[in-house]
Amino acid sequence: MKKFPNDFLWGVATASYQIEGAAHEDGRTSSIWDDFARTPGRVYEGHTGDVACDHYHRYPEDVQLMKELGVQAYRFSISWPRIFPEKGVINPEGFTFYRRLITELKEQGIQPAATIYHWDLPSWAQAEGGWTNRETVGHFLQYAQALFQEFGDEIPVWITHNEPWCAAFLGYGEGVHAPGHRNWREALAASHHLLLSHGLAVQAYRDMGLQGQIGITLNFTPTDAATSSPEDVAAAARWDGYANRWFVEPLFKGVYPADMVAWFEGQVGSFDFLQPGDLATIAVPIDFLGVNYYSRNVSKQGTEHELLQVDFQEGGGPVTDMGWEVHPQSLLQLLRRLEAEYVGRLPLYITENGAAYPDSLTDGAVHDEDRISYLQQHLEVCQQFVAEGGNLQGYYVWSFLDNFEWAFGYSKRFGIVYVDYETQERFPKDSARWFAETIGNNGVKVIKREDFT
Ligand code: GBH
Repeated sequence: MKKFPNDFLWGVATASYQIEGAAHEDGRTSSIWDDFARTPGRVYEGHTGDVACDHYHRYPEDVQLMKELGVQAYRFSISWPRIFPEKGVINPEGFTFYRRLITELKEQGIQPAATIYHWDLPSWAQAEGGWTNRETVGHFLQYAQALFQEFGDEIPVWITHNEPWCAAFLGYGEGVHAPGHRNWREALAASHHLLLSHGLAVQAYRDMGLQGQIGITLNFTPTDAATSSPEDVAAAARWDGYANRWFVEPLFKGVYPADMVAWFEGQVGSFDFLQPGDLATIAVPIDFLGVNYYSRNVSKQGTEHELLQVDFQEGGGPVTDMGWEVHPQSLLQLLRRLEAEYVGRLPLYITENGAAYPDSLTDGAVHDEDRISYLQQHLEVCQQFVAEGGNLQGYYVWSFLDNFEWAFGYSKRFGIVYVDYETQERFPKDSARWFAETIGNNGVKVIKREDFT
C-alpha cells in the first residue's frame, strides 16, 4: 500500500447551519439561510436548519465518534449570528458553545480548524445589502477579530471563507442559495467584497501576532471543452474564468483575470466597486490554500448559462446522487495546475471532497460502496500528487454527518455517518469504517467491490 507522509492530516468537515440546529437558542438571531429556507419554494420540501443534526446539543457524542474513527482534525464553521446577533453587539453566550466544542476536541486529541464564514450571514447585515454593501466587509472584520481575540490561541487553523464563489454567484447571481437574488452586478460586487474581507481578516490575524495558520477555501470546477472548436474552447475558458480563476487570480496574483473583466464589463457594466488598494489587500500572503473538489464540467458555447453563454454536457462517467460526474483525474490536474500556476510551494489542503448517494439503513448498517469507491479514487490521486512532490498536507472528507444540503434540504446524504432525523441517532456507514482504516494505515486501502457483503 502506498503511504502518505507521516504528518499528513486526516480530517472531517461540516458547517454550522448544516448541522447545529438550535436556531433560536442562547441569543442566536436569524441568518440569510433561516430566511431563505422559510421562503416558499426555495429549499426542498420547505426543510430548514432549525434542528438539523442537533449537533449543538450532541457535540460530545459527535466528537467521541470522530475519536473512535481516528480522525485527527475537525473542520467546522462558526455561526456569525450566534456571535453578533445584532449589528455591533457581541453575544458572550455565542462563544460558549464553540469553547465547549474546542475543549472536547482537545480532550480527544483532535485539531480544530475553524471556518469563519460558511454562508450564514446575519439577517441584520443582509437588511443593509449583505455582501453587495462594502460596509459588510467592516462587519466581517469585526466578527473575525472577535473570534481571533476569543479563540486565537486555541484554534491553530483558520479559514476566512468557504467557497466565496457560491456565496457570491449562487447567492446573488443565480439565486439558488441565500439570499436568492438574481442580479449579476450584485454578484460581482459580492465576490469582490468577500475577497476584500478575507484580506482584511488575514491582516488583522497577523497584526494580533497569532501563531497559527490562516488561509481560505475555494471550490474549484475544472472545466473541459466539449469539442476542440474555437467557440467551445473559448466557452470552457470563460467557465474556468468564472468558476476558478475569478477567485484564485486575485488571491495569488493580485489581479482579476483580464479576459473575465472584459467579459463581465461587456455584460453588466463597469466595476465601480473596485477601489485603489483593494487588490493588494486581497493578495496578502496566506499560509495555505483550502481546495474543495467534487466534480468537473464539460462546457460548450450556448445559452443555458445566460451570463457566460455556456452550455453543459454530460462528461460520460458515473454520477453521484447530485448528478455530479465522478472524475478523479480532474482533481489531479487541478492540484498540478494550482501548484504550477498559482501557489507554488504553499501548502494545499483538500478541505472538502466527498459524494452524496441515496443511502439506506438496514439493521443499523449502511453499505455505501459507491461512496467508498469515490473516496478511494480521489485519495489515490491525492497520493499520486504527493508522490510527485506536490505539497498537499491533508484531506478532510465532506462530510462527517449527513446534513442540511442547502437547497436540497435533507434529501441528499453526504455523510460518512448516517443520521436518522427522526431519532437523531448516528450510524457510521461502511465508508466511515473504511476511512478509519485508511487513517490507521496512513494510506489508501483499495477494497474491491466483491469484498463487500
Ligand atoms: C460545498 O459546496 C459546500 O461547501 C458544502 O457546504 C456542501 O454541503 C457541499 O459542498 C456539497 O454540496 O457546475 O460549474 O456550476 C459545493 C458547491 C457544487 C459548487 C457544484 C459548484 C457546480 C459548479 N459546489 N457546483 S458548476
